[in-house]
Amino acid sequence: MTRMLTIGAAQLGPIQKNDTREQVVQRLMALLRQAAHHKCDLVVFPELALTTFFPRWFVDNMCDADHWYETSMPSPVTQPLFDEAKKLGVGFCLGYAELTNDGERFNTQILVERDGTVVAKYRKVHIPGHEHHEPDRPFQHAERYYFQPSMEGFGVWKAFGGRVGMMICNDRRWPETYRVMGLQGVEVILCGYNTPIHYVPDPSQDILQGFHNALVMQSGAYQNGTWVVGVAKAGVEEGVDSLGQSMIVAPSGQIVAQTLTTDDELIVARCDLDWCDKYKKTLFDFDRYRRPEVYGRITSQRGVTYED
Ligand code: CDT
Repeated sequence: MTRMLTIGAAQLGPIQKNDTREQVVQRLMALLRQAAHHKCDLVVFPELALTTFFPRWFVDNMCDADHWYETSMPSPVTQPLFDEAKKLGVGFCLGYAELTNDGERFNTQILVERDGTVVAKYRKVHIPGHEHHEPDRPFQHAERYYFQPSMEGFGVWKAFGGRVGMMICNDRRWPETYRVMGLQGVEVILCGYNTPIHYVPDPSQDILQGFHNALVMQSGAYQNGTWVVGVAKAGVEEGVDSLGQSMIVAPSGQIVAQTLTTDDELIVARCDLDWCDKYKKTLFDFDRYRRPEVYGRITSQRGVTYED
């Protein structure tokens, strides 16, 4: 008996500043219905899927940004998405900006089962970009101003007949992200992203954005024997071009499905969760081959130290 899970990666095209959440939820529901037509069990939407990528602008007074955040989930405006998903029997993973009752601000993803039960909430750990206004940039990437890093780390939840983990955008570039979940037996990792093609601190990386996106998710999948589903908000949003190339990666590290456009686009793969064991029980048999006794620096220090 194999454990098959049909997963849809629901890439979004751009969301402009003036697009309403109601309009966006209609787009999400259209993708959800397509996914149901393809018999998906689970649909993955991008990071900050309800609004434009607002950290590209700076506001002096944080209150002026409150309208980009959700104070509850489901919220009145997202309730139709939750209702439709439950009616169709399709689970989903959705990224959004979260403002808690205590005034904390997180970049968050929620995982919802096919029966509408909220399984888990994940809050982004690695927050990229900058804290302060940098007026000389062509656009801001002020995520470190708008979001605090989660202290909850990387959980893995029993759901959808397997072990499911989540990460958000920049998290996918860090091998520790995958390994912490790998050590909990993760079988599928869900990841939304917004990746501007133009990397302001080093434009020589612009041409490599697609390569780096695939590189990190393919190696993370292979080295931990897990499926990885990476889903973009793509295209030209408020003048900023963002990477598409959403993909579903097998535990072998092979890409089994990839988007071809930078618009709203669904790709689907039938994912055999038992395929993970081919890697988890052979080359990457952690218990047999890992050497944590010599990995101490990984958790005891943050930056590079030099002996001399
Ligand atoms: N959203 C997000 O994390 N984006 C970053 C952009 C690079 S840092 C400015 C990413 O890692 O794709």
